[in-house]
Amino acid sequence: MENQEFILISQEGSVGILQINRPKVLNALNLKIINNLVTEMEKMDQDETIRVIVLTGNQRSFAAGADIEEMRNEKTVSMLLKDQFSVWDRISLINKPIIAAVSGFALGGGCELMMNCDMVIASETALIGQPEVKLGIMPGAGGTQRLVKNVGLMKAMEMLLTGDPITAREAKAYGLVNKVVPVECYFAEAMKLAKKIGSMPPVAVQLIKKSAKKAVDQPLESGLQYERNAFYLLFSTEDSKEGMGAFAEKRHPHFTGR
Ligand code: DAK
Repeated sequence: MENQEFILISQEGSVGILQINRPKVLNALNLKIINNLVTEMEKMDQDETIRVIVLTGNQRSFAAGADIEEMRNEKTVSMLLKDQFSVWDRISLINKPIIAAVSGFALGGGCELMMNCDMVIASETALIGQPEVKLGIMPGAGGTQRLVKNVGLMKAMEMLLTGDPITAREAKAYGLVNKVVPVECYFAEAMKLAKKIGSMPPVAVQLIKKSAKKAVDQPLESGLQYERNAFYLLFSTEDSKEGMGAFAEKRHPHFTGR
């Protein structure tokens, strides 16, 4: 695995790790970072030795938003022609679970990137928000939509219109993060969760992820239909026989992903 500019890439067991690495500007997300991140996520999605992806930054900052220097001279037409959103959209097509390990700033595009992940482990120092309004712009990578779905309209409105961040504890109370832990252990805690999910049968994991996401964006009836079809499909995997067989034989299952 080769590191990319501003991205450190590694693997621990079945967990692929992507670390945003632009510390001088608090991991501000320029176009190169987003392009490289999404490309690496897609490679990990295709890699059978990887079952879960962990996305992180550093202790001081997960990502302090889009790169303001890169963005400040853009015009409507230049932004439109670059069509940067299509890169972001590819994140939601990743089949494997993505866990964000967040410490320090998760602001603007950083918060949007975090909300594109499936679960979030945050350090007590995390500050999460959408400060775009303070720059005279607004969230563009899903912030107004996903924040409302995650924390509810009232809280989202407050965050979006004041631009003020919330602490990790408040984010936990609103369901925006899964768990808050001391700063020394946020990455280890995310890895623990990733390894636990990585030990589950991967086809079931991927279909469960897809099915659960339908509940957010689709009417109940079509979500139920998707769930039902995925449920039937799992009965043809070797792992379903292994899982139920191991239960009956009172032993630990060994899942192969087949
Ligand atoms: N962009 C560029 N540089 C940044 C940056 C950013 N977002 N955030 C921090 N930096 C740089 C600072 O300029 C500073 O650089 P030097 O002066 O040392 O050269 C260095 O990082 C350290 O920052 P500070 O000195 O400011 O550190 P502090 O601890 O005092 O403050 C802070 C930390 C995070 C509170 C502060 O840096 C800050 O307010 N940063 C900006 C946060 C922000 O407004 N973020 C939202 C940006 S707008 C899109 C998708 C998404 C988006 C847009 C388009 N498309 C697909 C088209 C998203 C938009 C945004 O995120």
